[in-house]
Amino acid sequence: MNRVYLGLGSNLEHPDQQLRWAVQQLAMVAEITIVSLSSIYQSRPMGPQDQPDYLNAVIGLDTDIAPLALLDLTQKIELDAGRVRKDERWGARVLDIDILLFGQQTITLPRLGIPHYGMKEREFVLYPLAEIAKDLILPDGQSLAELVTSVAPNGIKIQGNLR
Ligand code: J1D
Repeated sequence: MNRVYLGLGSNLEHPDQQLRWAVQQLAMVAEITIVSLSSIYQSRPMGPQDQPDYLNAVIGLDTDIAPLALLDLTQKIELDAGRVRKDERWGARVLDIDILLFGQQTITLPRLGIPHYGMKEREFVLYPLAEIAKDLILPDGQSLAELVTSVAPNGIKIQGNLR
């Protein structure tokens, strides 16, 4: 069994509903047990600024699903949420699900990099993750508590609740 952390993000089509819907989809999977939900955070867009603010959250879950099978599942949920895959890379999105951490595994595959390549610089990942897993140590030995203090909040604020 692995403890997995997923980052959720949306800035289109009722982002709070997109995030809650994603949690419901994951909770319906028999091999997934959701163990923790962060608050919903409002964050400024990283990348082009001519797009709405994002809502972001992080969830913790336990699963026996293999990493690539979990990626297939999260990508299916993204597609079901109406994401158009050829969207501009840094543009607005209906629903993004990033696999941040997968137990203590380090994975380097063309389709999947774990820990997620952007997580150490992104306040909209680190702050919600620290809310639900403050004592977390990354596979490289770095503590989350230390990482959070190295990344400025950039205006991030708690907007609501995932439940
Ligand atoms: C692709 O990345 C997929 O095709 C996967 O195959 C691949 N991938 C590799 N490792 C992955 C992993 N660990 N988890 C999921 N996919 C993985 C997807 S991708 C790259 N996605 C990853 C993102 C999406 N988010 C954004 O681009 N600003 C704010 N405030 N909040 C946000 O949530 N999100 C953004 C941007 C536009 C940068 N700005 C944001 C937010 O990074 O190619 O999409």
